[in-house]
Amino acid sequence: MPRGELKGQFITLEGGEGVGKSTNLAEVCKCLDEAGIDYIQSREPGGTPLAEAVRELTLAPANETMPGMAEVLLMFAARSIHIENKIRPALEAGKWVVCDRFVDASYAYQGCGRELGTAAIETLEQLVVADVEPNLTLLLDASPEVGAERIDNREHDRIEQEQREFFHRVREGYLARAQQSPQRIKIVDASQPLSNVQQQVRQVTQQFIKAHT
Ligand code: Z5A
Repeated sequence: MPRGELKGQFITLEGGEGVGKSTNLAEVCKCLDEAGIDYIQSREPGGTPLAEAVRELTLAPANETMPGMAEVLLMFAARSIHIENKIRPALEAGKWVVCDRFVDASYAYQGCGRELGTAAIETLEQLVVADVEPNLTLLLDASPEVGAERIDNREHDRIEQEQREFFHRVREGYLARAQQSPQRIKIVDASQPLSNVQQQVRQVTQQFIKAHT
């Protein structure tokens, strides 16, 4: 679908748990500040009060099984609210949007992690996301072992309580997405020390800014 009305650029950060998305989102924002670009930042699932309420419901540990299909529908319900109430209006107004996770996470976590496959997610993407596609995605890639170690001392949400094989499938899902869209998805080696990762993030972001301003 043409994105004619969307004047801003949309940047997303993706990767497994604990790889450093939130930490490096700040680095992306620093680059935008330095370039004098007007932007908003957000996250998924969540980003608006109603979508954050769906996040709570989706990630809270439960005494009942959450079917993979229910999980993906909740992710897309939150996404629909987020897109229509926050992302689309910002992009239409010419603002840039920087978001911690977006639709690639559904392909990686629900499509591959939960083994739902891609067909249902493609359908939901067409219905919910339509033309609001990211222009640049930084995929912070590190092994699940590295990510888990970094968030070891934190309380784990329902998805973080999954077995290690789940997170290996998630990583494979992300890398497959990057292979399909090498122009949009740039892989950053997130296993490196933080200063090296930030350096890579800055390089990719500054290159993108240069090409789009
Ligand atoms: N989810 C889904 O299943 N489907 C979907 O469609 C969407 C989401 C959108 C919530 O996401 C859950 O939702 C997530 C996927 C699912 N579940 N899991 N797993 P989230 O983004 O809120 O949660 P998260 O993946 O667990 O992110 P996080 O815990 O906030 O991690 P992070 O942002 O990638 O890492 P960080 O907070 O920036 O860094 C973690 C620590 O490591 C911190 O102490 C840093 O200082 C440190 N750090 C960062 N980088 C480095 C380096 N390079 N070296 C050493 N230490 C570092």
